[in-house]
Amino acid sequence: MTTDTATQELTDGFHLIIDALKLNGIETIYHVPGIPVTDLGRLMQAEGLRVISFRHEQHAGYAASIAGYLTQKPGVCLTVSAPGFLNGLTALAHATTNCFPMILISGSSEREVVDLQQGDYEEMDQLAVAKSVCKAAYRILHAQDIGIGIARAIRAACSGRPGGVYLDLPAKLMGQAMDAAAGKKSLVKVVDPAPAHIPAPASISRALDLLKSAKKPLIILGKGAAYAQADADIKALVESSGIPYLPMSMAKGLLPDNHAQCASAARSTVLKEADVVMLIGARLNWLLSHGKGKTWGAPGSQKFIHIDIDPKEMDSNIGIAAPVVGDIASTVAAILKGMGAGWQKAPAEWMKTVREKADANITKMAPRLQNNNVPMDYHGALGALKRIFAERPDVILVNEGANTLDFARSIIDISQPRKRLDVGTWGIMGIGMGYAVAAAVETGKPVIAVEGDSAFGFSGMEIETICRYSLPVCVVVFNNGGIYRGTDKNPTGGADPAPTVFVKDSRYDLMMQAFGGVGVTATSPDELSRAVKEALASGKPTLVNAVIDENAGTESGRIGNLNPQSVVAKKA
Ligand code: ADP
Ligand code: TPW
Ligand code: MG
Repeated sequence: MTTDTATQELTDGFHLIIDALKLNGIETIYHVPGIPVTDLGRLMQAEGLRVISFRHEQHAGYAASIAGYLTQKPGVCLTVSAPGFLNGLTALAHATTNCFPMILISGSSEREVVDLQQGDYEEMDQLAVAKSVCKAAYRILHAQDIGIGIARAIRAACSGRPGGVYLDLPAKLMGQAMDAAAGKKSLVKVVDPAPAHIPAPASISRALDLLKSAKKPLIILGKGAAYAQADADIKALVESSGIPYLPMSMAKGLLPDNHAQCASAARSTVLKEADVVMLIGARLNWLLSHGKGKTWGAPGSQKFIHIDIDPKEMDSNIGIAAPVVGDIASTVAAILKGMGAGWQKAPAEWMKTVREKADANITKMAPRLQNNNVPMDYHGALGALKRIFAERPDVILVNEGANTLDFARSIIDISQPRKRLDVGTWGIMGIGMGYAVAAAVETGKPVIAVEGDSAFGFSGMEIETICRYSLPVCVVVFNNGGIYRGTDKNPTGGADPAPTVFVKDSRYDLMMQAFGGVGVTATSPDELSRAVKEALASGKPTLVNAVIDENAGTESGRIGNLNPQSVVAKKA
């Protein structure tokens, strides 16, 4: 049988990939071009997808990961084979660890060459490598499977606990032709990619009974709660329960940090003294000292309600008295309904104790935030930025570093949901510029990235990307000349600098100028304030080199206790 190929309308792998993504509402691709995906990136742009091209795949990947967090749709990163894939893999692992929906799509060599290890250009068994760091990994070999392959990737990324998905696209797939009508029919629009997980009524009653018995309850909100976008119900739950709440780093702003029930400034008190703790989208991992030890009350004195979509998260570190497995939107709605109108608020005495403790700490900190010292310390510089965020609650804060991270987290109040994006579960350096790009692209809001000078270095080249796409991003580099501090000396007296210090008096502002952006050095909080306000007013890509006292920081910021200690006496 012969077909009349001259009159038959054809499509191919390139177009099917693009059509499948568009059909599923994917609008933006974070990308680095090269063999075999250069034309795919070009065609994506031609077909109306927004293609943001980066200088390094890791940052395209981090951008995709945070796009997923912000939008509940998988952020898509497109890379070349082996090295490009590996560069993107850190971000895929990061997305999985942080429960962000993301798809890493990488071009690859043909299976028959890879499997016989015949040494193709950028040959690697990418699928096998990806599997251990992502939620799911798929390879598509035939054009007619592109629709279902992309549907599987989207569903895997978004459903249940969100995470990273790897999609392997061998080069030959893209050029494969098929009948256009059949191709169109082969596409799959995913219906309800993140189905509701309704919690069992018995688990809700158990949680409510425990909550009712509490004298000193506490709610901990994690980034899962922020991701769920159940903002109004979460606020209603906190307010109608009268329970103090503690936001984890990226959950800040679900309720404004200056809320009367916010216990951030009384963190150690509430963690130690609470008798019932309700976790909403937060894991009992290292960030909460695993729910035990000296951060917490005496063993057995505290009971936990744990709300999470992943049943395996229950009892991860300690026994959970009231596990509630469900999606946060459905679960919080069910709890609110269960509480009803007649719910007895948490004992006022407890809230009062927490408030007094928090207010005392806030009052103690306040004068330090007003200082106009030169060189700046963290409090003076962050005090200036705190006042800017108070005036501009719509601005997104991206934050990484050690001292720069820990001080900014406690000093800068956030008052809207999903406005604080940071290092996440791994405390990873390098998310900065990728996050800043995606935050601006996905939301259209201005971004201020507050970056340690070391942290900035991991993704600094992407300021060219920021300039190229004219994004309203203001990068503030906290330049203390090093990692934690700029003061370490080589104990041998040799010419090499200590491993934690950088070139003195570096001019990060000149880097931004090199790409046509605005670059300014600020030596006082007043200068810093002026420069950032100008950046917000102009919307121009800006980098403020904020000169910080090289003595001001401490080892590892607030987590110096996690460093192993040598038993042998230090040299020098
Ligand atoms: P944080 O670092 O802020 O403490 P984590 O990343 O440790 O937060 O925890 C987030 C949790 O939220 C994860 O255990 C994840 O399974 C859960 N989660 C994410 N999305 C949802 C959702 N829609 N419903 C329920 N749980 C969710
Ligand atoms: C991918 C280890 C944690 S914090 C940090 C490093 C290198 C930099 C701290 O210095 P910075 O901040 O940014 O100048 P400051 O204000 O304290 O001086 N590699 C990765 N992730 C991590 N976390 C590290 C290394 C680290
Ligand atoms: Mg530093």
